[in-house]
Amino acid sequence: MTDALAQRTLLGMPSTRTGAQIIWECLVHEGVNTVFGYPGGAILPAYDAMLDYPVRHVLVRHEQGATHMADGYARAGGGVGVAMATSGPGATNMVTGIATAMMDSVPMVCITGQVPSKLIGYDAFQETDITGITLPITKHSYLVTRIEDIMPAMKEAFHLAKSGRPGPVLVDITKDAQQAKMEFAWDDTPVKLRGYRPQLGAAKSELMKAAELIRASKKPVILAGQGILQSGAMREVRAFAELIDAPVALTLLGLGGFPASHPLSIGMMGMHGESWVNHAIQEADLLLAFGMRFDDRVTGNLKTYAQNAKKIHIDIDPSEINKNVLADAAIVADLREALKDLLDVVAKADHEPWLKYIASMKGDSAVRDIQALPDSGHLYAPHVINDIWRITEGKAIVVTDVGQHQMWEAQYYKHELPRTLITSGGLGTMGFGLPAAIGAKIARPDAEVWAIVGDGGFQMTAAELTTAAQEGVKVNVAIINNGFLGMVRQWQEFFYERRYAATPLRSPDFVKLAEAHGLMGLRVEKRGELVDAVQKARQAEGTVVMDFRVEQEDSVYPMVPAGADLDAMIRRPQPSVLVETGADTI
Ligand SMILES: Cc1cc2nc3c(=O)[nH]c(=O)nc-3n(C[C@H](O)[C@H](O)[C@H](O)COP(=O)(O)OP(=O)(O)OC[C@H]3O[C@@H](n4cnc5c(N)ncnc54)[C@H](O)[C@@H]3O)c2cc1C
Ligand SMILES: Cc1ncc(C[n+]2csc(CCOP(=O)(O)OP(=O)(O)O)c2C)c(N)n1
Ligand SMILES: [Mg+2]
Repeated sequence: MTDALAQRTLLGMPSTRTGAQIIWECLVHEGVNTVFGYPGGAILPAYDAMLDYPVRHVLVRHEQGATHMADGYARAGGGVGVAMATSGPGATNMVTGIATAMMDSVPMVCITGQVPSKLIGYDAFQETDITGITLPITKHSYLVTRIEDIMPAMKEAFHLAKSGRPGPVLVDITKDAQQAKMEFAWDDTPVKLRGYRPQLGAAKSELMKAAELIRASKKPVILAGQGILQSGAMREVRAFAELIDAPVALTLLGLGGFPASHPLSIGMMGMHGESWVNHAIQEADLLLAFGMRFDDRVTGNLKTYAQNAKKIHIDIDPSEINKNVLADAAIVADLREALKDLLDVVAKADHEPWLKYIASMKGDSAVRDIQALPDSGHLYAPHVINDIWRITEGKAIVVTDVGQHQMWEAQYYKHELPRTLITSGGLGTMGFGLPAAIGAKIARPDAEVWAIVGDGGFQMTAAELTTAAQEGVKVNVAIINNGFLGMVRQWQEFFYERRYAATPLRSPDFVKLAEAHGLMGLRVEKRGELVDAVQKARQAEGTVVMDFRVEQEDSVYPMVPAGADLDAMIRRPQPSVLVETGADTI
């Protein structure tokens, strides 16, 4: 830090600042060291001031990329991601990324420039009502028109983004507010907002109700969601599951919150979850929902969902309780705190018969014994993902895009550690994978980061390859290239008589595309070439793009059709090239 900078950022020292400088003062005080963004007229004062502050700016190629990078950065590192853009088209380009973060409760602060306050409402050049547009997809948003409101808005934005149920907050700052000057001193008194008290403790009466339900249960299932990661409750969930000897099923966003190799882990639930997991949920007498929101991809038909089970729901957001599934005991609290309390009042239990029964259901189910499969000359996406899992020893951070490859990742990459799967669950945003992987790598430079993407989704934000090249960020990009918008093709195969409308997909030569960016490109067409190529990519210095030419018309099994009963799963037709057995030989 230069002397001039040190002076500017001295705590509590009054000095004259522009609004633009105050933005950076606030960011530095909030501990931000990286901002993902793209400049333009209305945010130019802030960009000019940026040069004097110790913050890395990552120049993206599209503002959607900035929001996904900030999102990946937050999910991988656990902090708040920050994205910046100009007014009008810059701000509207952020909308998809903001909605993605909102649906998956990701802490993010987006700063946009706005036209001068006097011009608001006059259709000024690049004027858009971005606070209006993003009202339903932000946790909160601010339109700041006066310099003296910048610091309070920024402080509140960070507080809101990361406290309680996290989420994205937008701060839209007019150009004149950025250009104005005032005496400034950082105020480090904690933010207090009337009516916003997210850290509620567990009510004693509900805790006791929950303890009684647990005591009476013979067939419990823990439903482990993303709230585990958000509250940092991995250790408590594990201690709790071991104490009451209950199997743990995970949501897509919960994967990594409980180690896949733990004997009590039974796998993913829901539309593309393991069949025995969905059956166990339907037969359970008690569901313990830990930081999960009973998404429709998880429950299937609500009318027939786990009808014999009592439900204990622990969630920090009271609006989630009784939203989709009625709770018999509802604990509105931070999961980690609630589990600490519950651990004190719950007795040790033994559910061996129930666990054995669930294990027996694997016999005719879909643990996919793909490693034992003789090489038929075909390359299947599960091969690719399972080999990446084996080679990286399950320790990489994997960021996916959206589609079939995303589901195969969830099924074939076994996550042991929290924050090692980053994926757009709620919004299902294609184009998320590559930029979010870049953000994840910047947050965790020590980690090996893979982007597993489809040929369709990759093309939505492929321009961010240049960002990776310019920033010297290494991610390994595995394109699961099936020549189709595969997940939609699968729905057409199952539900639209194979009428493949607008799903066959032509792509550029991905190897040449990589090379045009000065990056390494590799093509893999046979299973025998897979391992060497993956190793080569890992050893290469920069970002590598791998074009895996996989079987074109394979489908993800099992599948619960949308709205069907959770145990009404479509299974892989037999005989099949991919064998499903109960034995996982890996
Ligand atoms: C193609 C596709 C297929 C999919 N298929 C499946 C599938 O088969 N199975 C599946 O599971 N998902 C699937 N999904 C994802 C699904 O849509 C949801 O995103 C996912 O199920 C949500 O998981 P969650 O409830 O754990 O996480 P979130 O939606 O993030 O909810 C987390 C919950 O935890 C709470 N919380 C946050 N912090 C705390 C805290 N500190 N303490 C307590 N509670 C807290 C929040 O309030 C929230 O209610 C699919 C998505 C796509 C795109
Ligand atoms: C932005 C966006 N547009 C459309 C969709 C609908 N959609 C979901 S999966 C999918 C196909 C994805 O194709 P691809 O990226 O090739 O992945 P694959 O399913 O083939 O693995 C589409 C179009 C979406 N989720 N997001
Ligand atoms: Mg595809």
